[in-house]
Amino acid sequence: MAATVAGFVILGPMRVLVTGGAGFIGSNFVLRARETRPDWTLTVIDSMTYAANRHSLAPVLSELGGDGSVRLVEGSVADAALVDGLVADHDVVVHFAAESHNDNSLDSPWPFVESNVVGTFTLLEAIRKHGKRLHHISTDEVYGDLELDDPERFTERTPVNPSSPYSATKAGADLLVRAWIRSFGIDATVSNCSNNYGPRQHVEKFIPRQITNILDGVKPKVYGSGLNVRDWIHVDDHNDAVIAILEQGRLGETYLIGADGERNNLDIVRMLLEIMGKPADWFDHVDDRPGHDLRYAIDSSKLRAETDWRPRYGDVRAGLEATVEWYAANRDWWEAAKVESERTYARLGR
Ligand code: TDX
Repeated sequence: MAATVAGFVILGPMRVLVTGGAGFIGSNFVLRARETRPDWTLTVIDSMTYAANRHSLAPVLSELGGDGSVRLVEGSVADAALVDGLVADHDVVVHFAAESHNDNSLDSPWPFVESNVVGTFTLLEAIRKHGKRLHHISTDEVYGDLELDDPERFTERTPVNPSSPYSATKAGADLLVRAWIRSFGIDATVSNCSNNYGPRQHVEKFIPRQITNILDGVKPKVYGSGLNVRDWIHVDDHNDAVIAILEQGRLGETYLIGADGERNNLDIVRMLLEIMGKPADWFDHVDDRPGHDLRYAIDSSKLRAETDWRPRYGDVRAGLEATVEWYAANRDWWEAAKVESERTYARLGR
C-alpha cells in the first residue's frame, strides 16, 4: 500500500477531469482554468440534471459555437464503469459534482445521498485503483452553524456537525475522502468553501433568485428575519484558490476557503435593491427554512499561509454589481429555469 506523501505538488501540463463541470462553480472553474492554465486538457463529466446548463460552457464547446477545447461527457459520478474509464485517462480529478440546494434536500433527500455519498465513493475507488490525484470540493456547511455574536470562525480543526440532509451528505463525502487518504494513501486534498456568488449560478439560490425577481418586477423573498449570516465569496476567487491548492497545497490536507465576506441576508437584499434602483424596503419576508443555519464564517489563514492565493474581489458590493449585470445581459440563460424554480418555491410556500 502506498503511503501518503506530504509535500508540495508541482504540476506541469496535465489532463484534468472536472466532475460537475456544467454546474455553477464547476463551469466557472473550467472557464477560469481555460484562461489561466491554457496548457491543461480539460474534460467535464456532468449528469446534466436541472442544475447543469451546457450553455455555461458555450465558449469551449464546439457544438455551441465555442473553440472546442473542452470535452463534455454526460453521465453520473455514481456510474462506476464510466468513471473508471475517465479517471484512467486523466492525471487529476477536481470533484465538484454534487446536489447542493438545502431546500431540495429537505424536500427529497435521496438524490443527495446518491450523488454526494455514493458518487464520491465511486470516484475514490477509481482514484485508488489508478493512482491519480484528487481534489475534493466541499462546503463550510459541514461544520454546522455559529451564533451571530460568536467571535469564532470555522477552521480546519472545527468538528463536523451538519444540520441538513445536504450538509450531512457533504460531511459524509469529506470523511470518505479523509479515510481513503489515511487508509489507502491516495493523493488527495479537500477544500471547504463559504457561500459562492457570481455568473451562471442557478436561480434557485439566494442571490440570483433575488436579482432575477427584481429584473422580473417581483419583490425579493427573505426567509424569516433575514438576520442569518453567510460569508460570501466570488466564484472566481473560490476557483483560483482551488488551482492554488492543486499547485501548492500539501497532499492529505484540508483547506478552508473564504474571503471575509460576512453579511446578513437583509444586507445583501438591500445592496441589490440599491444597485438595481429600488426602494430599500421593497422585499417580502416569507416562511423560514426548517432548521435554517444561523451563521457561517470561515477563517482561511491556513490557505493564505501555505499558498500565494488572495481574493481579488475584496468588496462584495463590486462583485454583486458585476453579477447583476451578468443576469441582466443573459436572460436566455436563466428564464426557463426561473419558471421551474418559482413553481417549486410556490409549492413550498417560500
Ligand atoms: O429565497 C431565498 N431567500 C432567503 O432568504 C433563498 C433561496 C435563500 N434565502 C436565505 C437562506 C440562507 O440564509 O439566504 C441564505 C443563502 O441561501 P442559499 O443560497 O440557499 O444558500 P445556503 O443554504 O447558505 O447554502 C449555500 O452555501 C453553502 C449553497 O447553496 C450550498 O450549496 C453551499 O454548500
